[in-house]
Amino acid sequence: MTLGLFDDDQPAAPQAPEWLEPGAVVLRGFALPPAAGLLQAVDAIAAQSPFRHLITPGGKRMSVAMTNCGPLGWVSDRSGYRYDPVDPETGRPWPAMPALFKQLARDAAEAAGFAGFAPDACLINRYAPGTRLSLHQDRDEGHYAHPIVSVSLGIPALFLWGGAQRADRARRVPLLHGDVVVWGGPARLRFHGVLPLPEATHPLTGAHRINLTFRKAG
Ligand code: MD6
Ligand code: FE
Repeated sequence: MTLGLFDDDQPAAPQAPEWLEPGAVVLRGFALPPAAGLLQAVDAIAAQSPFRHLITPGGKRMSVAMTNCGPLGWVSDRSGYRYDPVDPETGRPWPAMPALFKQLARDAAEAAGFAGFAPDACLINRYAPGTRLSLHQDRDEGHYAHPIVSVSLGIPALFLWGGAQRADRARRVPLLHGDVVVWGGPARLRFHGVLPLPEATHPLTGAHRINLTFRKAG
């Protein structure tokens, strides 16, 4: 038996990367050391630019609550998806990206083989039990040479890892508190999503899952 440093039975030692396919990897527990600091920073960001449920171009309210930090933020409304330097809800720039976020994104990208990643956008997703994210591609960035780094915090989720077409069979990848997924290169435009979250609580987030996705958007 491997004993973790903390009593949440996740090992403190680095775990072997789990490759989903070339260019896409799950780094188990990579964000455990900074997790509490990341969540404190999320609270501070949300105090300035609150979580909100965006409206899709098709007029549906997203079940995931979102906010952003960094020079650019991802937003959606009836006119489409875009990256915007201003939070449309507050009329002010998005909160700055904390140094802790930048360092984690850079380190995770490097561990996945993408050295020198310098994100200018961090989308922060908040899920409650029942919340889902349907299959989609991340293609509003225009910088497909750069990877995406995705950090999972709080209650677990089943991530859907699909193919190049929406109809391709998707596998289910459990993502736990502290797990980081990096994808780029040949896997950059894969369809992916999140199944509805089951009821759960986590000591650091209560009944929420927080996902940080770092991109180079500008
Ligand atoms: C999520 N993530 O895990 C949703 N997109 O909550 C994403 O949609 C995502 O995890 C691009 C790259 C990594 C991701
Ligand atoms: Fe995505």
